[in-house]
Amino acid sequence: MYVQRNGLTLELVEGDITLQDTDAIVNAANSRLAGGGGVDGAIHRRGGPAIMAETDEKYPEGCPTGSAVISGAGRLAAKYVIHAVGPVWSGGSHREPELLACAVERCLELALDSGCRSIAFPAISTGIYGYPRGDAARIVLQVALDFQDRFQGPALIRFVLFDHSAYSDFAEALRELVPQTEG
Ligand code: AR6
Repeated sequence: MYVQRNGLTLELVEGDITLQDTDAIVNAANSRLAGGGGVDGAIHRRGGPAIMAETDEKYPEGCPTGSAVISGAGRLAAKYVIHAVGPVWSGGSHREPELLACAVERCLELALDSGCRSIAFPAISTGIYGYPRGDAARIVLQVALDFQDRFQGPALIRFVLFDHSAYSDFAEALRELVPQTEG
């Protein structure tokens, strides 16, 4: 499923973020950049130790919640991994929506600054961090659409959903935001 506007594409696919050949893929990291389970574990396993070695060296303080940092991608097909730190869901009144939106926007800024024409996101914060998926989908899709409108890039923003139920939640949110969604 996708939306195309002004030659730019926002797309939803079901799949594994570690297998994407976009210029950048986004990691759902923690603020210590210490690795973990979920997407983070999968990226470091498949990408190899070079990724952690680089983040340890460049970002010894880690990365605050609501922001992101960039590294190489080791053995992955992508050129860069952008490590985003989404909020832990604590009921919704602890700035969770704002922090999630800021993390996604920072990823897009880093991608453009690094010359990336394509970027793939997992559903940040919706696994171990417990963010309700439909709510997260509406936020991150709106940020991505607004960003493309403002900056005419990246040319491709892809959301990679790990199972069909996640895909359905994102598809419903995208249809709400852009009724003329195709596919
Ligand atoms: N490809 C795409 N999506 C995936 C994959 C994959 N290979 N694996 C899981 N997902 P999570 P968070 C989905 O928990 O909630 C780590 O320990 C998953 O089904 O990876 O931001 C970090 O170190 C879910 O929908 O990220 C942090 O401590 C979504 O990706 C913490 O987890 C995000 O789930 C971050 O938690």
